[in-house]
Amino acid sequence: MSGKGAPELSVQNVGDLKVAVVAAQWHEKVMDGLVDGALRALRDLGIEEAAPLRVPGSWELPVAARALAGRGYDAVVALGVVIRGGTPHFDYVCQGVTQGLTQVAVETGVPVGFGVLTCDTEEQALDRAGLDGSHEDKGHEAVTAAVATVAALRSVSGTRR
Ligand code: RBF
Repeated sequence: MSGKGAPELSVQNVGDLKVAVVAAQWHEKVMDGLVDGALRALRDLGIEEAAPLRVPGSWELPVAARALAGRGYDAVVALGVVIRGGTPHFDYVCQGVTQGLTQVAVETGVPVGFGVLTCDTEEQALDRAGLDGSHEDKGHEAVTAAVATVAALRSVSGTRR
C-alpha cells in the first residue's frame, strides 16, 4: 500500500469537536513525530488539544481507544508503530491492533483514526512520521481523517423514523 492517492481533505466548522489521542511508546523518535503531527492537525482544525493518553505498546491501543470512545469523545485517534522483527510476533501485533481498532469504531460508532505504522524497517517508519525529511505525516492524516468522518456523519440526517 502506498501513500500515493491520499485525498486532500477539506474539513470546516469542526472547532466544537472533542477528539482524544491515544499513543503507544515503542520507537520513541517515530512516536514523537506521529504525536506532533496529530497535535498539529488538531490545531489546524481549530480543535482544542489535550495531552495524548500514553499506553505501553500498540497492542494496548484498542482497549484504551475503547475506553475513550465510551467517554463522550466525538473521535479517537490511535497512534503507534510496529516494526518487523525476526519472528511472527509482528503479524500478531499488527492483526490484533488493526482488528481491535476496527471493532472499537464499528461497535461504538465513534470514528477511530488509524495512525498505526506497520513497517519492515525503522527507516520506513521515520519516512512516514512527519519529521524533518519525512515524506508523509501519518499522525496528521489520522486526525484529519477521523474528524472528516465525524463531519461527514454529521451531515447525514438519515431516513429512519
Ligand atoms: N509494540 C509496539 O508498539 N511496536 C513494536 O514494534 C513492538 N514490538 C514488540 C516485539 C515483541 C517481541 C514484543 C513481545 C512486544 C512488542 N511490542 C511492540 C509491545 C506490544 O505492543 C505490547 O506492549 C506488549 O506485548 C505488552 O502487552
